[in-house]
Amino acid sequence: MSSVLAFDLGASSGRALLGRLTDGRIEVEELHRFSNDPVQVGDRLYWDILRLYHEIKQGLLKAKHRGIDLQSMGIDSWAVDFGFIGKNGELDGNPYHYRDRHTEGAMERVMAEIPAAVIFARTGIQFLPFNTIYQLYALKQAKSPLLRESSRLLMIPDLLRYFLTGEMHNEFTNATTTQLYNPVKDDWDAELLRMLELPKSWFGRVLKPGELAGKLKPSVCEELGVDPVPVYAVAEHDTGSAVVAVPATEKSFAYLSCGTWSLMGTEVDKPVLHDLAQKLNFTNEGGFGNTFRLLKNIMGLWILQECRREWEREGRSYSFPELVRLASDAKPLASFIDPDDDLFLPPGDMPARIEQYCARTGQEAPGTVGEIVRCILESLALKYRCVFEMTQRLSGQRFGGLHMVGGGIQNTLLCQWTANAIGKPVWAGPSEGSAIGNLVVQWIAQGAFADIWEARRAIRESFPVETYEPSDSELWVGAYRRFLTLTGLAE
Ligand code: LFR
Repeated sequence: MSSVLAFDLGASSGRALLGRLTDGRIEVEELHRFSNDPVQVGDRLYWDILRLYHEIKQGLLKAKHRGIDLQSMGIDSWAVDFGFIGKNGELDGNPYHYRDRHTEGAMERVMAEIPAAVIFARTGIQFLPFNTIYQLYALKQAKSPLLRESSRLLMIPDLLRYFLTGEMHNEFTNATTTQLYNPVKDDWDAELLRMLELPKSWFGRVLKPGELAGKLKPSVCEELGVDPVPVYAVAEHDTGSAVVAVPATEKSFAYLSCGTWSLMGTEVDKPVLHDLAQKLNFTNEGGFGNTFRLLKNIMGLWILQECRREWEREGRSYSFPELVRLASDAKPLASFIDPDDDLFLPPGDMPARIEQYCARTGQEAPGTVGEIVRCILESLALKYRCVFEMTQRLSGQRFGGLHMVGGGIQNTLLCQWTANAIGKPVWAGPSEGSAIGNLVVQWIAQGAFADIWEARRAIRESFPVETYEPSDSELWVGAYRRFLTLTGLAE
């Protein structure tokens, strides 16, 4: 039996998942769960990075107290965010959260200096206003002292790994999301760094997922009373890990990693860098085994999570199952939003913004909680259809259905409506996609699985996968037409 530990830091919580592999069967157990709340200080939104490091140590302690002989560990988290290490080897400043507003307008300013086509040809990465490249540009424009004093840039899992091991490395899947990495040269893009006057020395050697990154350093072992557990570079971008965990049987498949964000696309061997990919704003994020994730970000359950927070602020608390029940009682296919409208990106009063969106598009706004939730979930399902079709067009593939992974699949209504909207079956599972992908990359690295396909087979056999067959086809086809017109997404 092999026991490995995955730390997966998600938008609302972080967890330490213990994975046990016995005769090709995977079992997981949550050893530790902790909140991962961004912290607002004045105008800035930060990571609570030291608290998270503390929680990682708590996870290691829990494994020790349970007498678990850990073979290794790995960390994954969301992309694009980073911290700086100063010349003295210490953390400089506190990492910003990508939803901080300091990047507002930065993408447009960079594109006025460097044509978007040049950036895309060099990186293959979609244009999202919070990409690392624009965060760095915003810091430069603000003359942040961090830029003068720092010597290395580490993405969040790189940073936590550095605290644990004392070794500084960048990891490939996260490195690509900076929009400063050239997937063809398989290295940081020296020319882009030069154009942006960013020092090459900030960006270190890039480890591929599955490479050994170090082991717990002596001071950490001493502090916690644990062995020097090996630490692997896994697919440290959570979406990279989630796609590893898609239990597909066929080489070409469509997936939707469904959580705070919805990431939809397919796995490809080479980045797709032509004009249409740029025009549709698709990305080519680095994956496990030198694959790429040809995908598009969709705003996801974030809008619903923010509504729930807003209602809580007003003193009305709803659980997610309750919200789903209210939605199922509301009138179907009444009003729609484009979840990817800029309006919905920053934190805030989402019910009011939905109202604003509906007013702008001449629709009656949903009024009750159930109507609002229904509007969000149906709009997401319809947007999924739109991106599903784009994925087929870009990849030249026709997919027989859609794999859904991630916490969002607990929302059975969303899974069913997604099947209805795309008119094809949805296969939902596993829900702990990122953490399971994190675990299996460690096992592949240790030779416990021959390759990713053997790992995917084990995932298929170890976790339930629910099938949702499409229904109400005509209703949804009509709704899709209305959705495209209202949102301006029709070509
Ligand atoms: C999902 C995710 C997405 C990335 C966004 C911001 O958790 O990692 O892939 O675009 O968060 O980093």
